[in-house]
Amino acid sequence: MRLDIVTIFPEYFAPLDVSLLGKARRRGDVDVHVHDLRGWAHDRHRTVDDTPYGGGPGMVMKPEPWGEALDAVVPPPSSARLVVPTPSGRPFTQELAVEYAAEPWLVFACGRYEGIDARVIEDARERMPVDEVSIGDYVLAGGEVAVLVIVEAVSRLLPGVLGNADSVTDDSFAPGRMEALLEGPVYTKPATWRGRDVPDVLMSGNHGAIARWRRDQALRRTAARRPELIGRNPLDEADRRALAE
Ligand code: 6GU
Repeated sequence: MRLDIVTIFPEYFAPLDVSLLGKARRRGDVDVHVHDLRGWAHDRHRTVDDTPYGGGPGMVMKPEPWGEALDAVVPPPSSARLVVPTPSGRPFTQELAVEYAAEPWLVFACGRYEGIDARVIEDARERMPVDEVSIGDYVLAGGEVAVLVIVEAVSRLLPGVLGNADSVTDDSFAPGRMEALLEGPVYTKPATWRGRDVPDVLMSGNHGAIARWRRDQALRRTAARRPELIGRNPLDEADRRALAE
């Protein structure tokens, strides 16, 4: 997979050299290119923003540097999908992460200030699919941290990036059995720590009982923390009993 990121703060992306993604890059499984938007600003001060038409607070990113940047990074014809992080986007979910992991090429346009001139997105849509996405209902100072979040969620789904393929299918929100459930608690050695024992069932070797216990824990945790998700799960009699207790 190829990833291009256009930003006025390339230094934000140093973490992409670290951990599983860093290893995947060194193996050549993920090809990441970070571009400084100011390279496409041609005045003396390399200006990328200006005051908003119609008035109001803050600054808007100018269309010309963005137009040139996207023409240079994504020359036609291309198979790239453009992802624009913005708090006014559609929610970024595990389902979207799975879709992105199947793409050959993702390009991220990081806005700062009050956002990017809307004509940049309209113009890009004539050449490639464009998604405006939000990572949650809060406002960040710019798209950079959102791109780090999206890149991590997508890259850990790529074949060979995560160590253990099973850990992806057991995740909270993993498509399938965990689709709308939060994962329950997990434990490792020692069996007793500061007087607290690991639940007996996990030491029993009874794999059926362990799977049932884990599902019960996931159901109860979801009901407590994210009650709006419970209705998205097909529930059988045993599930209803676990939720009633
Ligand atoms: Cl994707 N960008 C910005 N700037 N703020 C956000 C966001 C994205 N998602 C939530 N808040």
